[in-house]
This record gives sequence, structure tokens and C-alpha cells, in this order.
Amino acid sequence: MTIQTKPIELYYWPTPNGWKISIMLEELGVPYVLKLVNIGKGDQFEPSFLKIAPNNRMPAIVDPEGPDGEPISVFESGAILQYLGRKFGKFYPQDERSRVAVEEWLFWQVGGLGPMAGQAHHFRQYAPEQIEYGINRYTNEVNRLYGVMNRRLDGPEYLAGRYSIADMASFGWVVPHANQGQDLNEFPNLKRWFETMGARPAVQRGLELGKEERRNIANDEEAMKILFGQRAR
Ligand SMILES: N[C@@H](CCC(=O)N[C@@H](CS)C(=O)NCC(=O)O)C(=O)O
Repeated sequence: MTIQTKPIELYYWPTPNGWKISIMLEELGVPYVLKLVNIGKGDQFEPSFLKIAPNNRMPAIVDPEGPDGEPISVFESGAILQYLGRKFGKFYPQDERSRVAVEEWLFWQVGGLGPMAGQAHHFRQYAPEQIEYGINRYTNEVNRLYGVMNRRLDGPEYLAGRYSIADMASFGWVVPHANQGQDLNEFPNLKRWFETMGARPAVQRGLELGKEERRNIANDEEAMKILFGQRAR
């Protein structure tokens, strides 16, 4: 495995998208330094962060030892997972068939499970009024997606067959399943996978990162104003 001498900078806040990368870095066991991006206070709009992450969303990384030994920054959790998987040659297999399987499930998460579960959280927990249509639409869609994972995991232990960045991407979005109105008992294969994942020490360390800091601002009114209703700047 490639030796990392200088720590990778992790721009992070403890949320399902952030956990993908804290879990991956913990699994790899490479040195990294935490740069908290408090999205409830608006750190994601700092010009220095926008240079790295123009979409004003965390996670992002800066690898001081990028290609040709020069620094590189990466935003978008899926791209970060692929970068780290390629660089360290772990959890992202090289043979084409296995790699395609990982990419199928990685993109399924990034384009489906994440956005849909995010909307379920929004309508169920954060929307100032109870909008029945939004609640039903996203709760049902997450239910459908959980069903897709459950069928896929009927046999295979992990989403792409072997443990990979695709599992790391999806796991964090299943952690708050109750907030998405889902009961894992309805999905026995998914439940088994969820428990297997949750028993991994690196996964546990990844979930712990920044937990205290988050507790301090959860659901604060100012944070809601910053996070919701953003328009082009
Ligand atoms: N597609 C992005 C989504 C990242 C994302 O939505 N991050 C949220 C927290 S989970 C964020 O930084 N929000 C800040 C904001 O809404 O201003 C990825 O996968 O990296």
C-alpha cells in the first residue's frame, strides 16, 4: 500500500456524507488531520473552503501528496472515495468486473439513496410545516431503495460482493433509518449487513469523529436558516 507521510486534510462535519470519508480513512489507517466545517455556522461559505469545494458542501479532502507528489483537493464524497481507493489500492478493486460492481452501487448511493434519504429527513424533521405529500413521497422512495438493497444482499455479504467503498457510502445513510420512517426488521438482509458494518472498529471510529461538536448545535434555529433556502450566490 502507498505510504502516506504527510496527513490528508479532511474537511468534515459528522453527517452521513461526512462519515463516508471518516470511515474510509479509518479503514485505510492513513494519517489525516481533521478540519471541521461547521455547516450550521456557515463555514461551508468561507472563501478558502469554496476554493476546495465550490458546491459549498462537505466532505472534501486535500492530499498534500497527490499525483506527481503535488497537492490535490477533491470534493464530492463519491469522487473522494474513488480517489482514496485508487491511491491506496484498497476497497476499490482493479479488475474490471469487480470495479464495475463497486461503481454501480457507489453511484446508486450518491445519486439515489443519499438525495432521497436527505429529502426524507428534511420533510420529516426539518420542514416548518408537516407537508403530507413530501413526507409520503420520500418515505416511500427510501422504503423502495431499502428494498433494493435488501434484495441485493440476499446472498452477497456486501453490496458489491466484497467489502468496498460502496458499503462505506451507503452505511451512513442507513444509520438514521428511524428518522427516515424505516424499520430494519422489514429488511432482514439489510439489517444483517447493517449490523456487520456497525461491528467494524473502523466504522465505529468513523462515526465517532466530531460527534460532540455536532451535539452542540443540533437543530439550532440559526443553523436552519443557514442550511435551508439557499439560492445562487
Ligand atoms: N453530493 C455531495 C453532498 C454533500 C452534502 O450534501 N453535504 C451536506 C451535509 S450532509 C453539506 O455540506 N451541507 C452544507 C449546506 O447545505 O450548506 C457529496 O456526496 O459529497
